[in-house]
Amino acid sequence: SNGITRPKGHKVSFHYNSQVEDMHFGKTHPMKPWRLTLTKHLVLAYGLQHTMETHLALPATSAQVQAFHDPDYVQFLSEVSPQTFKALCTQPRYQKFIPAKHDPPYDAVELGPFNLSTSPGADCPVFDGMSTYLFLYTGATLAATNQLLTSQSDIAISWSGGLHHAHKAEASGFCYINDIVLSILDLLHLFPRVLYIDIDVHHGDGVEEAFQRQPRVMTLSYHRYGPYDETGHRFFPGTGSLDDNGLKGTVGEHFALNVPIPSGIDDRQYKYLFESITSRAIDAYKPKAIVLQCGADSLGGDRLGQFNINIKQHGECVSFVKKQGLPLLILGGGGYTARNVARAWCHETALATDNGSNLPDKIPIDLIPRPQAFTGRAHGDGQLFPKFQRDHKNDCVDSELEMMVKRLEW
Ligand code: TV7
Ligand code: CA
Ligand code: ZN
Repeated sequence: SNGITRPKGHKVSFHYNSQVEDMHFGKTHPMKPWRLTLTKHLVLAYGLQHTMETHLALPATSAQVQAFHDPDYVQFLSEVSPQTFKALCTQPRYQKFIPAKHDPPYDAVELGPFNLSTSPGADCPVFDGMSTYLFLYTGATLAATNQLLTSQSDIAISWSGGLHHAHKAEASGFCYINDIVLSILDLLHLFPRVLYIDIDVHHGDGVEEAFQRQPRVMTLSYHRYGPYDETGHRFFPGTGSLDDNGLKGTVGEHFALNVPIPSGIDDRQYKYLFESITSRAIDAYKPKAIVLQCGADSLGGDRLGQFNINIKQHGECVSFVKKQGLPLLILGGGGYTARNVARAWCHETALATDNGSNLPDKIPIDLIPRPQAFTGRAHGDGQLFPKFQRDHKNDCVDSELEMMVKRLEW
């Protein structure tokens, strides 16, 4: 009745547990799990739940998480809370994970083991309910993965996942468990080659590192990258240059691709890079499944990102990948202007179910509990497609982008 229809010829599943919404990384921390509340309500307000299966995610088990992560790290994550942190830090098994400059006792210490911290300014804080949050977002991604492995879904969506920076025994950049690596390890049981594509504004370093020695996974990240700034920092995490192509001297060499991008890239330029490079990668590599990390911090107006792309182009990346007709896992990731994250991920849920052009631009505001979160002058008034102001200087030169595409052809 509202124009929303079921997809023809393919099945979509949506994996989520609302418990992840109640978590707080800290008052000023940019990562806001309630952006997932907004996403869920927007998806429901448009009626998209009728176009796909919705699955309540269960927590991943420690055994599942250990398929990639260090057992000591997994044990720590399963027990840690602001209340248990100090006591855990004194346990003998965790001593080798404490950075050398920090000696016990832990009262005034900033960084504990595994790059975790209870200080308010930390990228990876220890917060209430943290274990629940971590194992649930991982459980959602692994359930989505299982849907693809058993051919029960052609596209599976896990918006609470996509946490691409986590390492084997270290949290990094708001990421604790690398649900993407765990998912790809599962996919490798069935699919001979998996392509990982990452449109988060940050480099997908954790996923690249995990598979840098082997050719059965190709990683392809598009991200902001540039020289050191005035404060002596590079845009986080500082890796992912054009000549970072997998570990040299191993069979994994040439199976990592990186597209380092200057600030302010616009829709036209992003489309050119994404479509020419992704299609070449798919033609050459012939993957049997694709994992797409859809970090929404590559949108214009993001609190941390520095690109100028609109929701329409972000979504066109999803459509382009979907068009390949391969089993597809769609994941979230970054995204720090919450209402825009919800707009983008709702639109992309619609694209996955062939409803991309069926959502009225005017948000069905009467149906959602926090309509005010979608309004505001700077980011469009109750519209699904606000046109973002250009808020970052465009440092992308077309001829340089063309050269980059040429260099990435092999
Ligand atoms: C996938 N940028 C994750 C992206 C991770 C980015 C960073 C912050 C930040 C952290 C805060 C905070 C912040 C306004 C922004 C070198 C540092 C500088 C901590 C202040 N405000 C994803 C990680 C990145 C924490 N980290 O790809 C608490 O910005 O640049 C850095 C590292 C050292 C640590 N300090 C920042 O999108 C999900 N952090 C406010 C409070
Ligand atoms: Ca990226
Ligand atoms: Zn990011």
